[in-house]
Amino acid sequence: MNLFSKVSRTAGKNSPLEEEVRKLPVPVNSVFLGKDGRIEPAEFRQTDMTLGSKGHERIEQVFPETSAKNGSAILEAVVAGGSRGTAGKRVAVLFSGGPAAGGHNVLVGLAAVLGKDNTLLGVRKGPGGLVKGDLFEIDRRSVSSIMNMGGFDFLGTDRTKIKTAEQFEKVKQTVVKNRLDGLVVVGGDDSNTNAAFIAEHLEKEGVRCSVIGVPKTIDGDLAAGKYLPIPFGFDTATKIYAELVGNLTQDAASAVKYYHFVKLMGRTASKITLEVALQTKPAVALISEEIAEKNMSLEAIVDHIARIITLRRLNGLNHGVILVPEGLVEFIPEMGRLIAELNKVLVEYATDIADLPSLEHKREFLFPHLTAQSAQVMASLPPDLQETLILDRDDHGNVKVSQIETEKLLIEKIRYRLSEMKRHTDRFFGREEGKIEASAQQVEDFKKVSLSVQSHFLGYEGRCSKPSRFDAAFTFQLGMAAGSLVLSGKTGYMAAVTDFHKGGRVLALPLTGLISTEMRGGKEEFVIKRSLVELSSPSFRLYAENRDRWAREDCFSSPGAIQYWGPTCRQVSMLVALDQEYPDFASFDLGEEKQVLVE
Ligand code: FBP
Repeated sequence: MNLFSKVSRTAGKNSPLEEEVRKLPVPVNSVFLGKDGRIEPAEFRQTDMTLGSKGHERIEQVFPETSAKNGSAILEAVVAGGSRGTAGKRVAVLFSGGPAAGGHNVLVGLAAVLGKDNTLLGVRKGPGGLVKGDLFEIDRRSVSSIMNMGGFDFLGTDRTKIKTAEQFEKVKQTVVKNRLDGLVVVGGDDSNTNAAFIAEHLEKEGVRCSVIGVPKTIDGDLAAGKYLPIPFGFDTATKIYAELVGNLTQDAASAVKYYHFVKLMGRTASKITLEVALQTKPAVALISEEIAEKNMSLEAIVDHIARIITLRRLNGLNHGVILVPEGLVEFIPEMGRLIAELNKVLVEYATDIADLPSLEHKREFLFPHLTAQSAQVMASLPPDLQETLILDRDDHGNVKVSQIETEKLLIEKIRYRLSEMKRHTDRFFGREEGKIEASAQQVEDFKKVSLSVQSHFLGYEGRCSKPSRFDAAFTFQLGMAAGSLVLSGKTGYMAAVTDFHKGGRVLALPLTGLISTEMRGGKEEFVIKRSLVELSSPSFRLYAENRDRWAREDCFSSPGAIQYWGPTCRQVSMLVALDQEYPDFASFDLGEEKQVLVE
């Protein structure tokens, strides 16, 4: 074959790396291995571990069928062969919400455990496709082509929230028309809440179809402590961001003139930022949860960063990397209050606001409904930020924080603060408490240096990579677990895996045990509570203990690209290893490695 043909052959996900990665073996937990070494569904048994959350009585009222059926007990996969020989079952799978690396291996795991005698169907474009009834039968041969491949493109995804009676009726029709025995929903907190409602509705309607959730989100905020340390996608996304941030720290110290402000995805939790900080040791990493806890205003955050930039300057460093979590604005107390007020007004006056012709009219309408303090905050924001806060909510009522240029807002304010410091040196430098100690010469030198910045947003580039070895392995177990639960007729559970460092335990968590009540937009909502950075967690404590040194000196480290082979390919995230108290982060173990062939 000549070079021309070799290069054209790489089209359609056939780059040399993709071809090799596709062939990589994945671990198979012993609970999915029959005596002849073939993959079989696992049998799940009840354990004495339980889950339960705030507002339990209300949850029992809203989910009477599934909560009575499942109770709060966690199930554990104990042995292979649970539903061996089951045939003729029809199971559909859908992706929901933002993409995350490893989704395709969930499908491969499902196909492997269902075997040739059952049918796997794909739902196109997420929950929206389920409502429309847009399903297709997955050809088993095509499953091998997506093994270890990134993205969600095999099915597509969307963010439809299934909430109206009409939507639930349509979902029921899709289930009945396609004779589905099972529905697997791969998604984050909102999507698994959707799954809990669908499971309940189908039970109520007497439609026998197992609804099983699979935990996914790069944000890392769908977790259940020791039962589910992290959802899939976080590991790969943070490895990608850490590589890029590692490169930027190196660039900063090489070009010796730039501060790189990097906004990192994570709509609510700052887990991604914390993990990337642990891996790269930047000059600053803001953690939203800490900012909320310390009640830090926007001005206090600006002060904090300006101070670090100044101290570094006095130390001879005029460069560095500053990490900003995507969800920051909602955690800054005055911004959080403003968003909460806006959410309420936007729901209460939805139709009136929708009828208004322009943004200006909407603003005029909203201002009198805000408290004086929030109106003042709103007025102080740049117009594009005001627009995002007013206009954009996703189907689940979330502000589209990925569109808010927080890093640019901070840059603008920090520039202003530094120029103020240059103009009024006696206000900022001196021996008194709160002032920065510096000699007259240092202050003069400080005045001569200007701030050069580059801003970056790392988000979408981390969601669709080929999964890390960890995510490939994790998702394959999740797919096999979900398939096993469906074949054994369980409904209203989320598949989970824990103990990544010692073989892996495969669990099923009752969805109603994960749901709690929350006020959103002034209304009581039933949601799976997001798992945020705990300030008492080992991962945060490690960061907090080291950050002053990382701020003063250049201590960065560069973890490099995701490794698929070799000594560093089996690392789990530092956050998981620290918070789960593993002895090391270097080597996960999820079972015996196998070359998986779905025929
Ligand atoms: P999920 O929780 O649905 O997986 O989405 C995660 C995420 O990547 C967030 O980090 C980000 O805020 C959001 O999706 C962006 O998605 P969109 O462009 O659809 O708003």
